[in-house]
Amino acid sequence: MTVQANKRVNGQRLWDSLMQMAKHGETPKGGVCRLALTDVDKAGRDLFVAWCEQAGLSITIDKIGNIFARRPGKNNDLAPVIMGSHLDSQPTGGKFDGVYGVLAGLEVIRSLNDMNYQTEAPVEVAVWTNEEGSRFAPAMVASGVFAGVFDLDYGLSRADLDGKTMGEELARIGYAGTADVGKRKVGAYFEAHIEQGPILEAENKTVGVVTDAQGQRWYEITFTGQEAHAGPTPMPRRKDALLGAARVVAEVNRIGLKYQPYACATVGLMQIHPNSRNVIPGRVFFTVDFRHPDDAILAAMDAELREATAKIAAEIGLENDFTQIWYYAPIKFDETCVAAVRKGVEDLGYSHRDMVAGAGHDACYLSQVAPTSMVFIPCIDGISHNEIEMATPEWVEAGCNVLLQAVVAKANT
Ligand code: HGY
Ligand code: MN
Ligand code: MN
Ligand code: MN
Repeated sequence: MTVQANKRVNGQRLWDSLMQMAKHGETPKGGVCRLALTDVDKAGRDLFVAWCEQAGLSITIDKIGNIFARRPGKNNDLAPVIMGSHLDSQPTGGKFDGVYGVLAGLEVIRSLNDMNYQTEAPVEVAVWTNEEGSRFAPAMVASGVFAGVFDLDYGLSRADLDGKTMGEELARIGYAGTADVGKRKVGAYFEAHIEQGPILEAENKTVGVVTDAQGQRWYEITFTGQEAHAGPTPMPRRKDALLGAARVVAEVNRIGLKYQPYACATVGLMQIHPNSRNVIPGRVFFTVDFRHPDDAILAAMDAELREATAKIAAEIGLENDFTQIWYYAPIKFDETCVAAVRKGVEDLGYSHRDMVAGAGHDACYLSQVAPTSMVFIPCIDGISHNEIEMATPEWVEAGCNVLLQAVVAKANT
């Protein structure tokens, strides 16, 4: 065991920090709505920065608003080991998605301070901008810029449905940093996160050792037909864009079910124009989210969606504007980082199992520029992206203890 055997994190302090952070954007149902780069995201960021400064960390903010809080090591020429995740949430978000990884990282730092323990390499806690991809698409865009997957201008130009760009919003909330994005060596990256699915809790396992993450494809589709009067317009003459979208939604579900047991297929966002009770919808904009751990199957799902969408549009007489806006292949995390997580779990004696991440995480892009792995903890009923999202203090503490072990092991090699 790398850090003195009896050394553990302060679970109560971590839990209290999570509950305090959850006040920023809290919703009446006990969840969080802290959309990227809104005033409540700013408030959460400000609180995190204040806590880091209290812990003696130096703060760097890059040009896409990623925050890095740094604790020096004995040898600061070494590349840092970074822990992190995100503070932005879904509109019906919970207290743990993303925040847990950020504040578990801070708790590791706070515990190292308590122990007066200095690692060989410096250690950092990162907050990645716009991980959720809810307000600005695609998801994970800022960790993607850090990893060189997207260029900075693309990232800053991402606009929300009101046309506001990430660049404008970063400037507005005071997080348009000056540091170049990426372009520096990272010794290793670890992300602690709730599983956001039912497996760990169902199997009564405390920790997930994350070996892989499934790939994703995101689409934007606009069907254009013709607005017309809901009364006198005979059914056969209609160019009903919503009928088309509804049939594609059913196809998305069929494709998802066809490629079980792993495929995931979701239509989450839809805008109907003119959205009036007695006007035949002339235009519908909607999104599709496909996921699978096997790239070839993800490609097969893609082909079926393209074919079905074109056929439905032709049958109804709709214009079909079909764009794949995002794709990344399934990820295999770094063996040595997975081993560091697994050793931490075993040394600490927690029940555990290997897992494939069902959700996307900033770790997926960090894995392209640094040895990376993740530490999962269960969440109640596997529910996430929902205001009732919940974890137990025991799980929260256990995952952070594993993170401490893995990070110190990597920072001392
Ligand atoms: O969509 C995801 O998997 C993540 O929550 N951004
Ligand atoms: Mn997340
Ligand atoms: Mn999420
Ligand atoms: Mn993440």
